[in-house]
Amino acid sequence: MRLTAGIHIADTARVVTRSEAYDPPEYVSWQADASVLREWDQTLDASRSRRRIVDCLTPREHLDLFAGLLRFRFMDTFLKRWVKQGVISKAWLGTGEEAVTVGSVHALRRGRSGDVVGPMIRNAGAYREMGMPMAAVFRSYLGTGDQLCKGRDLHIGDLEYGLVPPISMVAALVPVFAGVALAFKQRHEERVALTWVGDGSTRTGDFHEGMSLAASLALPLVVVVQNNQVALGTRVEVHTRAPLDKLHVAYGVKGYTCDGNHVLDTYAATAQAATDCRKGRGPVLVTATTFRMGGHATHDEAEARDMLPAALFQYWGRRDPVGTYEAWLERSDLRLEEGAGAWVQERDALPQERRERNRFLLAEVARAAQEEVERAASEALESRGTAMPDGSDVDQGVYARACD
Ligand SMILES: Cc1ncc(C[n+]2csc(CCOP(=O)(O)OP(=O)(O)O)c2C)c(N)n1
Ligand SMILES: [Mg+2]
Repeated sequence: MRLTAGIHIADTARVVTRSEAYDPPEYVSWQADASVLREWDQTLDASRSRRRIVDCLTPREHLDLFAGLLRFRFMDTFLKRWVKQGVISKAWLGTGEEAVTVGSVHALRRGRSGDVVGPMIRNAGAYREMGMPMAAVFRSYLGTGDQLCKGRDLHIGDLEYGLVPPISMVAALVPVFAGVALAFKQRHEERVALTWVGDGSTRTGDFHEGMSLAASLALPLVVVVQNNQVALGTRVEVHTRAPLDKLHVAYGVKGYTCDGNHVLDTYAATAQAATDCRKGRGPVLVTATTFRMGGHATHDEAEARDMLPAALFQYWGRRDPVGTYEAWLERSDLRLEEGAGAWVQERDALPQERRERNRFLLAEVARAAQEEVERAASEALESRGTAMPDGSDVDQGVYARACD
């Protein structure tokens, strides 16, 4: 099965093309907007310390960030396709919000004994970026028996990769992650615990209790408030009167704000927060402003369009985190070819002209991301044919078990 959205190198406007069937309408004929690109640079220049963090990114790290955004976007496209085909009944997507997750995760120490993250429904891109194979993520969606939860639960996680599964009750991960951070502190480990909460989820008791505890004990906890301006069908200005970017004041902790559609800004803000935590200055709240370009899940996209002003979709549609980063990289003076070893074998064959060369390299990265996602989806579908749980061990490996 091939994605309809794909790579189209001949197109002078974009490396990654869009599809009417799966992309929000604002993305379908997306073009880079000069004023948005200027805004990107202004955001980078607004803070010297963040600019320094971004300037330290290597060409390889830039391409990795770009690949991460694409993997997340392509994964969502597949999930949406599976919903349309009746393979799964529903999917929760992160379309338009990818930079919040990808920027944050890439700013952490990943790998064995590294930092630990707790993704929520908009952060499914974190699984692959933390190292979990994409096929394992898809298998969890399909409930196959050949993955960690053995088909019992859609809440995906694997401590092997520093991934704690989400908890359905929103914001419940905040106190859980205060606990993770407490363990790091007690063991004198220089590790950071990070979780995300939506704007609506900041209104819960769990958020408050978790933040209060983490603040009192000065724990190495980063909570990224992902303000996509809506909770289910309730707009942010209806569900809260609190300024979300000032919440940290209430807890007496550090707070940063960032542009949630600007992957370099989310990266730099999280890097700052993680450094604070490693120096014992945690916890930190990072507020990322973004916008949900679809519904709460695949079932209510039309309702979201009815409920939210079209101008919001247009405004945020022009700030597509994938397209904007692609355009920014394409125009940049970075020597991307120096970081392209994982994607391009024949360095001699690269176009000479810088912008053309950048486009070529970005297209190769996009091609690899697309192939990885397609391969993973095929593998997971294969498991669906061969490895579904048969129910005989349904009472095994669960938290509680009835007495004999
Ligand atoms: C404690 C709790 N209350 C209600 C719900 C039902 N619910 C699921 S998602 C959601 C909205 C969450 O909105 P937000 O935190 O802004 O996250 P977003 O979906 O926008 O990413 C609600 C109310 C829940 N899962 N848990
Ligand atoms: Mg929200």
